[in-house]
Amino acid sequence: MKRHISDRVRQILGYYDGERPGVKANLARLLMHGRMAGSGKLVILPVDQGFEHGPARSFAVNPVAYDPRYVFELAIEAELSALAAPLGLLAAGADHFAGEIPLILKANNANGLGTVKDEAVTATVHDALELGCSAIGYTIYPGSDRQYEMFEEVRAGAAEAKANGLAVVVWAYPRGGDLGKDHETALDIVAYGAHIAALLGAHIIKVKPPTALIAEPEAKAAYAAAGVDYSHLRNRIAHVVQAAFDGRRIVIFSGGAARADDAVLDEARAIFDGGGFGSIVGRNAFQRSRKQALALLDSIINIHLGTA
Ligand code: FBP
Repeated sequence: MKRHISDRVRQILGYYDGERPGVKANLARLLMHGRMAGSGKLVILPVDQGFEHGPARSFAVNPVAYDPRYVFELAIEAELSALAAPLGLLAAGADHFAGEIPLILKANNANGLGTVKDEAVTATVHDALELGCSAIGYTIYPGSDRQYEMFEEVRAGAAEAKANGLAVVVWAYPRGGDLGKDHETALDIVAYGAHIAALLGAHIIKVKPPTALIAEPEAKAAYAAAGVDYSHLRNRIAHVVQAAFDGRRIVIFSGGAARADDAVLDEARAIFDGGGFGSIVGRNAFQRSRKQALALLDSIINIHLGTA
């Protein structure tokens, strides 16, 4: 019998054995779409920066991106795995572009005007189902003074999402509390955030690429005992993937503020070499012209396919 799902994707789906068939079918939908289809990797366009950082900081540099239809078109034309965005943005294109690109509803959001490291729940599982989404996504801020309420919100949202056959994506972004800015991306802290997301039941975990800094003195000793050279980004990526159930959860890495092509591509190569499951690149895509964005996304895809 001819199967329509690649061996690698079937293997990954096996990591989620015991999960509901609807959830696994939606994970398969994400993993079998676009140019990454069947590779076991994902390249996703996230466009929630208008909420998180404000419209000017997000879109003024490339004003066509103020229009939600533009980011749908970008994700579709680049043949990405999915588009992730808050309710209003997805609602502005989900009907017109139905079936053309898998959608992830970003169901909680912060904004740059707030002072508390917390996010409001801004959409429901019902919204995600109505929009035809494959997954719902939540951010957690491990370390923040509001972290426990955030974990409880994710627990409730994830349980309802899974019961309705949706996959769950968690953006694990340690911050707030006693964590200094540098510590947010320290190796031990990023790995800790990824592990918490896995323990909360995330199917897909999104983190920032970790730096070589180790924040917690106790963790320093543990890493020294492991004897791994964490001065290389690929080894740090491999460790974060290890922290998410030893590679049995999909871990993808975010793009960050807009940078030169070379810097983005070097990072993508390290993610690939370290066994990361792909990239989720927002500003480095929609803040470039359409032509430049498509060229960069094409190169990122080729790296994650192992053909670059
Ligand atoms: P970018 O590729 O633009 O960094 O997007 C990834 C992302 O996770 C977005 O989904 C989110 O809005 C943004 O980063 C948050 O960035 P920060 O936590 O640095 O404000």
